Order: sequence, then C-alpha cells, then structure tokens
Amino acid sequence: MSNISRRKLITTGVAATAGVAGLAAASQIARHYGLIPPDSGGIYGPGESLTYAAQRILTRHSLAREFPRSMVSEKPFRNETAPPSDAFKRHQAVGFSDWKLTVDGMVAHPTSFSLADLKALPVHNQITEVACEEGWSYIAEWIGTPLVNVLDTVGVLPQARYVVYFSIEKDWWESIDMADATHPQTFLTMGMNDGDLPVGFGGPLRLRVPRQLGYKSVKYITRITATDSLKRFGKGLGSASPEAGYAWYAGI
Ligand SMILES: Nc1nc2c(c(=O)[nH]1)N[C@H]1C(S)=C(S)[C@@H](COP(=O)(O)O)O[C@H]1N2
Ligand SMILES: [Mo]
Repeated sequence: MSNISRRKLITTGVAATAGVAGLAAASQIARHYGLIPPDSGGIYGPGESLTYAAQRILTRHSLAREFPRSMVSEKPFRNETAPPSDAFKRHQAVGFSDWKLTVDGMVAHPTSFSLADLKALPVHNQITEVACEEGWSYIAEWIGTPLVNVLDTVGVLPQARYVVYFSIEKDWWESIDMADATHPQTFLTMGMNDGDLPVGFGGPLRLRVPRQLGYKSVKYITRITATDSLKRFGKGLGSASPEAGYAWYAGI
C-alpha cells in the first residue's frame, strides 16, 4: 500500500473510531501505529494520544505560519530578563565565548559545539509567532541554523525517536519527536530581529519550535540528547511540562 493511502486509512480509522466508540478505542489504534505521546497515562491521556496521532498523520510536514516583516511585534513580550544563576552570569561576563552545546545520546559522533561552530553551519531566518499557553503572543524574526543540520553533523542513529533538550536553567527541559526535530522551521536560534538573540529572549542559544506552544521553545540551551525512549528522563513523562500539568505535545 502506498504511504499516502496507508496514511489516509489510519486517519480515517482514528477519526471514525473517535466518533463512534470514543477516545479509548482511538488511542488503541494510535498505539498500534506507535503514535503514543509520553504523557498518555492519566485522565487526559486518551485525548493527548488522539491529538498527537492526528497531528502526526495530518500535519507532519506542514509549516508554521510565517509573517511579513511589517508584522514583527514592536514590543515583543519576554517573560523574564535573565536566568539568575551564577553559572550563567559567568558565561555572560565573557560574552558567551565559552558557551557550549553538547550533543550526545544515540548519535554516531557526540560533539560539543561553540556558538562559532554553530554559526558556521547554514544560517536561515523565519518570521514566526511565539504563543504562550497563558494567552499572549508576539511575532519576531528568528535567525539560526535548522536543528537538522546539527543532527546530521553528529549522525543521529536510526533507532533514535526523540531529542531531549536542556537549559542551563535546570527546571527547563523539553523533548520533541524526530518529525519536529528534523522539521525545517525547528531552529537553534542565535539571532533575533537583525541582532544577536538578547538574553531576555533566550540568548545566546534557544531552540525555536514554532509548530508548538511557547514553552517548547526553551531558552539558554546547553545540551541536546537523542534517545529511543523518554522513560529515563525526569518522571518519564517526556519533559518538564507534563510534570507541571501541561501537554507534552503542544502543537498549534
Ligand atoms: N529556559 C527557559 N525557557 C523558557 C521559559 C523559561 O522561563 N525559561 N519560558 C517558556 C515559556 S512558558 C514561554 S511562553 C516562552 C516565552 O518566550 P519569551 O520570553 O521570548 O516571550 O519561553 C519558554 N522557554
Ligand atoms: Mo508560556
């Protein structure tokens, strides 16, 4: 069966089952095709599974909306000014010349990248929106290298299914599946609106995931690891957000 007709069949199956026999049966179909998010337990689990499965089947390759330059927000809202830790301040004092992004886990060549290393990769830009789960949003131009370039450089192994990414702020860590990790709009961002990425917006290094809510775009990134399972990270729910009551998959 061709990929398209197979997809169509799965979509129809998931949608029809949701209508007829309820979410639990739909999530059984999703499970059969390996489309289960890490936070699928608990009372919201079947709903999370249906959302994730439907999104993956229908919109895997779709793009987040990009805006004309005239729509860039004049006063973008940042929800904090700087991470307070001494460790961060030490990097800031030397202009982030010693900032490192470590990429490890299920990769052929674990590597530590400096910001200069990352800037040597192909640079792209996108004008996209940051939308917070609390309701506010802003539009900005983001400049960086698509994460897929870094993943290709280190050689992600075929059995890897997710990338987990960590901030110098220990409370902030997230993960995305390979579809989002290799998506052309998922950027390791070092610039914003024609300048360096300001600290308030996640500088020197932020992962922008414009197809999901703002909390997936973690600031001050220091480590990315490729894995086939999210079970051994934190409480095993995939990231910090489901541990705090928010969905792991936050597609928009
Ligand atoms: N390290 C870190 N990353 C973070 C946050 C944070 O507090 N610390 N806040 C998240 C949330 S909830 C949102 S909505 C966006 C806010 O991005 P902004 O500050 O650019 O508006 O960043 C996300 N990434
Ligand atoms: Mo947020």
